[in-house]
Amino acid sequence: MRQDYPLQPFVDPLPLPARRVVSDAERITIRLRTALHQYHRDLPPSPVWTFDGTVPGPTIEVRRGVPLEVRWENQLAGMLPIVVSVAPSHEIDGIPVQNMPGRSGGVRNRAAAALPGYAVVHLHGGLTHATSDGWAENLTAPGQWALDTYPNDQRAALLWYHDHVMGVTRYSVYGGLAGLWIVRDDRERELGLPEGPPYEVPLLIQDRNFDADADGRLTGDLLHKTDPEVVEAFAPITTVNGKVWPVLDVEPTTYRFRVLNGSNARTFRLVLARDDRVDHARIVQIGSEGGLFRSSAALPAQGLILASAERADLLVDFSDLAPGSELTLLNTARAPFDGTGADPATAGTADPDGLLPYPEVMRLRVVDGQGRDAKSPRIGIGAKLATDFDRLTRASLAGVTMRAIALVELESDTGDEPPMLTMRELAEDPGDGPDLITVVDTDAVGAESMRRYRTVATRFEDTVTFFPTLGVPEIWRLINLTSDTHPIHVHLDAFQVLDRRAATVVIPQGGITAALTRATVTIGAAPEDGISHALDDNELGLKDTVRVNPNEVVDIAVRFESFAGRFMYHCHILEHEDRDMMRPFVTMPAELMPFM
Ligand SMILES: [Cu+2]
Repeated sequence: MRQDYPLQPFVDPLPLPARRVVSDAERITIRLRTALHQYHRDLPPSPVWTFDGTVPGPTIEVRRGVPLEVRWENQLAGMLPIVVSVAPSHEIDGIPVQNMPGRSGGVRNRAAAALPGYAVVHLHGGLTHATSDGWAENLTAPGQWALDTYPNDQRAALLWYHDHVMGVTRYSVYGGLAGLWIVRDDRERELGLPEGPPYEVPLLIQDRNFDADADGRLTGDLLHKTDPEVVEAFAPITTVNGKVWPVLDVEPTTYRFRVLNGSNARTFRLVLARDDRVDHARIVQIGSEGGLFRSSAALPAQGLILASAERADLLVDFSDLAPGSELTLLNTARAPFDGTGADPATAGTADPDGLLPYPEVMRLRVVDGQGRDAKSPRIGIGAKLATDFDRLTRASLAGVTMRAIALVELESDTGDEPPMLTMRELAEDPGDGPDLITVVDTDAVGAESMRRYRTVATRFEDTVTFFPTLGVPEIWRLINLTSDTHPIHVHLDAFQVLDRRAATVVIPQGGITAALTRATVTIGAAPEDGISHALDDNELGLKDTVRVNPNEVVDIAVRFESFAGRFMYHCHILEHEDRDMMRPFVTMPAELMPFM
């Protein structure tokens, strides 16, 4: 075993999830059921909750416009199969225990141990009618089933399905309830992109921890460990497609990797290294959550940042490499992630203090094979990929409705609970009362404007205040008043990120209470945080999840097209979503608006 590593890296081959290729409209059944899954050859099998018995669940592959009905049969038996531990924060040999393998140590969460398998499935990124969108309160109990309809009438993209149950999604997704869903269309075929094995490979990346027995041996039991002050679980071991630090043999040709960060809370910044050097010139990014870009992009200089639920469609050309060459995919992102950069040349250095004791993600090993003769697409940086959407500009959106949302951390008033994270919906207030958020903005020609907002909703169960009209664009302004990065996910139609701007945030003493928010946010005034607040080239396409860093205001252009109904938007750090960083919105047909 490699020294200090709890499990030997790069020994298990990367598994490919079972494929379920659907070519005609049909009804399929997927069973949510308890199973055993082996995360590493040297680990005992782990009890898990699964879709159809595997971690990850089967990959659904479907052509655009082919509708699919899924009967989700809940056969989850027994209680939550993972160990949930809230251990006091302390260090052993200078390493925060929260992020070490095993050592559940502290108090086990008895309520979690008694959780039966309530579930509701959400197709993340799917253009789905509200009644099939996996509303977090519409649960099935074990023994019940739900029938959901997925039109799949949307751009080709990598979607994923996962549990979305109110309050405890962090446990059931961690426990195994996630799978991939690929929509394909003609444009991808025209480009000659690889479809299916061996040259198209999904990479579902998830951090995991395992419990240990009294002798320190890992038992295989999944361990969700937090400390009392920190709500997020940042697990130390990386799995890809359900295996710890796997290895993939690649032939000397171009591969298409469909990458998803399916972790609860951890953000990855992926760096590909060969012989200890950054090796990014062979990578072209062709798409993100909403499918193909207008034109292909190079990886950002620091590496590929993917927060929870973000996806990347990558072409990686290995054709110049001799058999025996090895490349390693590494993570350089500290946890909790706050947008701070890192030199990719330092990739591979452990950072226990940044809750990154093992930076390895997976290894790629070049082998001989027929790949050298395979017809692989030649797509360079800047190649035209899609023309079915235009990049939106602020000018083209002049005068549209703007809705503002503050991302807020509320300290527990008793001090013995972790903070609550909330999304506070704001409404413009002409008054000058004390409990307002003041946003000072500067437009393109330098003119300053000031808007004041009062807080109109703070909790998930508060009254709906967002009623977007179908077909009408809006700008949603995300104002981060916290010191962490939040990946904000909007259900239904993909959006465009208009811009990400630095802001100086001032919160007076006592400015944040359960119902009120007082702060001054000056957009454009650069805070001294050393973070790059600019959008990366790979954030200019269609997205369904956007990172909002500290000291930042992010404007997204949303437009809901097809389905009227009640949907959700939320932080995709599952521990935040579960602790109320989630809100409803209702999309309305224009014809009904006069009657509302
Ligand atoms: Cu969050």
